[in-house]
Amino acid sequence: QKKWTHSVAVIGAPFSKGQKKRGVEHGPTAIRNAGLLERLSKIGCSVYDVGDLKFAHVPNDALYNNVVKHPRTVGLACQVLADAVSRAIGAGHTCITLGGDHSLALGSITGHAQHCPDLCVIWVDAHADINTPLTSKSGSLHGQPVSFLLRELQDKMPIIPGFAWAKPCLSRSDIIYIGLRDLDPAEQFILKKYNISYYSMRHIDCMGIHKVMERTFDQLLGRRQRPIHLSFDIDAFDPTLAPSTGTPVLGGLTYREGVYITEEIHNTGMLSGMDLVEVNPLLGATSDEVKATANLAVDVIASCLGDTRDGAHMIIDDLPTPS
Ligand code: 6HN
Ligand code: MN
Ligand code: MN
Ligand code: MN
Repeated sequence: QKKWTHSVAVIGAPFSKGQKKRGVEHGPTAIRNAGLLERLSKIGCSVYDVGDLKFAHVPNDALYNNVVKHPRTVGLACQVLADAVSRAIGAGHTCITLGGDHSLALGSITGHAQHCPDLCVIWVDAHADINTPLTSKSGSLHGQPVSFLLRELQDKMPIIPGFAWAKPCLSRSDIIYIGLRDLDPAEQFILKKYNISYYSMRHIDCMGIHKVMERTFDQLLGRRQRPIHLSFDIDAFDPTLAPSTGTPVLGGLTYREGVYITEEIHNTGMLSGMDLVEVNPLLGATSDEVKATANLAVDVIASCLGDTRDGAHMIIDDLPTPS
């Protein structure tokens, strides 16, 4: 007996040009090989696998402003993903994007917002990914997607090749960060100046994850129910749990904090789209580390879709009686 059925679309986004390390394009395969689809079926989801998107490499993709790397290639990939996510949401699915690097969230959130203009975003990450193309020191676009999404930042955004299609779909109060612990100076400035809500690891230490989630939903859903987009960067977890990722930072989420976040998001009943990004199976010292990281990604996604720690998702209504 299936008590709840979620219809879930899974989109693989094997994309890595938003950062410098090779391997993150194999994230979708690693997460699938860790048993994602079977796990979702087991908890009662009806799963529609879109497969992996194909991303073109744009030739002659010169640096923007001598710093920002592969702007046309990243812009085009995000546009392709936005279309795929928009179609999946339009067809009535909860849409899961498997990254790939975090630049993709510009595409998935834009596509999601085409059908759900009222959506809000919970961004779970060690990083804020809110550099503008003019503040980025690394030039990597996976550190910048949020700057393209926020209306308030548009007068600070240059015109950059590949992104003419991207229109901001969020206001400052539509997004909350959880898990931050590595901000660039300009990012710190942006969060303060625009009064963007965030719960850093320090806040989690002080308040506990329970209060953090209570306040998060209070702000995002307190006035009205609305669709949630969860953008989950695996590097939010402590590197001991998620070593196979490109920009690990010490002092991250515990397993229990991570799963509590996703259980609470499931319990709102409002999850409509999510990204699971930055799993890089070519990083990590051993194959066990790679497996642990991919398994963790599966646990996070399953927990978002109703897998629980206190009993099976399938409900039984009686016990066997001896004859
Ligand atoms: N990620 N703030 C750094 C940068 O390059 O702008 C790190 C970004 C990390 C991005 O982990 O998705
Ligand atoms: Mn990150
Ligand atoms: Mn990120
Ligand atoms: Mn459910």
